[in-house]
Amino acid sequence: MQTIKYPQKNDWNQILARPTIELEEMKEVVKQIFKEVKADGDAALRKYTWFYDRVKIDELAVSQSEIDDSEQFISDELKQAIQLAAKNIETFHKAQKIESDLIETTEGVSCWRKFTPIDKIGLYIPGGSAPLFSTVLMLGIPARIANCQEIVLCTPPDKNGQINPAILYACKLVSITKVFRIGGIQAIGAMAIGTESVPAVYKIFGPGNQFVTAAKQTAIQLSVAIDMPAGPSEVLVMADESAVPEFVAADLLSQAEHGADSQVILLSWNEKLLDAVQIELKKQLKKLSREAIATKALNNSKMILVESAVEALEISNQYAPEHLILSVKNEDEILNGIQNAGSVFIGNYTPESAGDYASGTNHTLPTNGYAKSYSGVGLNSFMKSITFQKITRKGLENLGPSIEIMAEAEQLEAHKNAVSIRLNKTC
Ligand code: HSO
Ligand code: ZN
Repeated sequence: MQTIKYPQKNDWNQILARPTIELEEMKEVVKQIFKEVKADGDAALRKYTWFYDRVKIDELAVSQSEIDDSEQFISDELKQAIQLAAKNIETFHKAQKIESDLIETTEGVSCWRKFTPIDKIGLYIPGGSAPLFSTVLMLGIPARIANCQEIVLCTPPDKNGQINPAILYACKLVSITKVFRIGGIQAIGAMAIGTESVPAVYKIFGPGNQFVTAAKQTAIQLSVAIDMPAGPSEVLVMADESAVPEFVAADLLSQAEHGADSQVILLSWNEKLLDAVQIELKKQLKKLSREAIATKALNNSKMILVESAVEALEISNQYAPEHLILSVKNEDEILNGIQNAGSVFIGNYTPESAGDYASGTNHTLPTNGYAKSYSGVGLNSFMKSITFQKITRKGLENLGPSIEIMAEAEQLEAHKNAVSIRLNKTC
């Protein structure tokens, strides 16, 4: 991992540049596949599953008995771990329910909001080398709490057309029954457009590779919402002499192993710590089964020696990391100044893996600098709100003149008239 010492402020942006993702070329491929999904439905899904995954699929839908039987292939230990994680995720997300208050903005003018679930949602769960069954919990549990009526889940099949049993077990736990063995662009196309087997949805959630990301962006053009613009995983660790080098190295590697394009950043004002972490990284990297992936990610990554905690905070806010780990003595000083981050992990005993799996917070978070403007997924992501208002005659007498003046100033006479006609009517 490259070390940079005391960089000039002017250079921060360039030093912290993320690996670029080229989506434009993929968009042509996405367009073609979407066109075929629209024209040929399930047949196009089978065609592209063969083309990309080299699997011949007869039955796209996973049967209820496959979902139910998944339990047999999972150890009790894993089941219990999943159940504990599910309980914590449920507790944290249930507490996010917002009750609407009726507000009287002017005497006789009442306004309120009602929150309603998004009726039909689609979840994409990556398969392959790291089947993310934890993401089924992170998306499925808040969707259930929100009371979404139809939850569709797509995930790519393995070489034998099978779905990872832990993914199916997680589906069973959160009562997701519409599960399809479809991955990649064709899966997003199916959920955005709808086919004979796969229902069309209103919003698509979930991580994926660049193909999935490009497909989700194209889905927006079909009036389907998405959770957020996705990018490679990332973590920024801020550490001082109170940090434990082994822990810091382990946290950096936990994100680096996600993908060759992942990025990890370490900021410290203690040079000794940086040196110690370098040594630990080498030791721990060798032992990882995903060593090759993590090594590539570390090549996109930086350790930066900064002047002070204040400077580290400024850099971090400018970078807006998906995950921010604070291993520092005076955490309160820094906590108050955090402006941009997806999720924050505080202290030596709070690894990012806790949020990835089981503490209760959601692991679907903004990457690529989007933490400046997006929140992570939460209960609200599965809901929308409708505003209501009711105005009495007295209320319109109070508010009406202002509306009339504003409408006139915008030269929208009919708007003004909708008020005047009422005020002029004597009952
Ligand atoms: N760290 C990932 C989420 C995840 N990690 C799932 C393990 N499983 C999001 O950046
Ligand atoms: Zn992770």
